[in-house]
Amino acid sequence: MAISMKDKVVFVTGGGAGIGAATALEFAKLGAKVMICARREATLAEMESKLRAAGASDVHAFVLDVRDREAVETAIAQLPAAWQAVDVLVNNAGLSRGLAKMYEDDIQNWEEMLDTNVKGLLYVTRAVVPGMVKRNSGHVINLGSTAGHMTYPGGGVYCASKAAEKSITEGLRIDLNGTAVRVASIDPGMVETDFSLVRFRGDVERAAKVYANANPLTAEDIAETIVWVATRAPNVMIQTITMTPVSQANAFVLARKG
Ligand code: 8X3
Repeated sequence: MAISMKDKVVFVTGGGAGIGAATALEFAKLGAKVMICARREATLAEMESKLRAAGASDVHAFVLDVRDREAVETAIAQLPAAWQAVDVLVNNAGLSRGLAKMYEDDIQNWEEMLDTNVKGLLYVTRAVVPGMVKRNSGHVINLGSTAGHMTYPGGGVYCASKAAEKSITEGLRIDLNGTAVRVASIDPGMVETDFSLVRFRGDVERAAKVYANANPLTAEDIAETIVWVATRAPNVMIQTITMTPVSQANAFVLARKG
């Protein structure tokens, strides 16, 4: 039987846009207490009112760059009392940068991807999970990617970051074995969000081409799946969900129509 999310504390990193924002909204609809962080203040203020309107029983939104280890530690340690007991952590904050050949790439791109997708995820996990262990209750849902299963041209470092997410998820699950804390990875393929716009640093035309006639997944498709995972009965651990649009067989095989 599905478990209730009413008044559960759900923490979504990168909750200001894309999959993170859609996920936060989906939990809000179930009456959860929704906590989001994002790098940009502007997106947070807008999200806060949307989350309240969607039905969140309370909202806590704060600026945080998960790459900043000290800021992560301080932000989690200093959470208001009502927000300290995180029931569901959605490690969503992540990004890709460029599609250049590795031997020609700007090293800054690698720093951003690895620092956010790998180290940022680890910092947040390290700060939140001890409380879950103490309470013997909680759910960690990491955003992986089909990119972690199969490397594609120009994506070596992004794919490596998602392959790392896979190993980290598996390792955390092993380390938590014997507790009631659950660990899942949601691994999407093509999802139409700002992902490609960020990858191509605001090049709207290039980003649009990625999704053209591909009937991609939406952020809501992923959000609904995350909520489904979080609401399974306490004895059920969904380990990994790989999801692609029907048009996408793998990173290389995509049926564009039209
Ligand atoms: C996003 C999927 O294929 O664009 O993680 O890298 S892909």
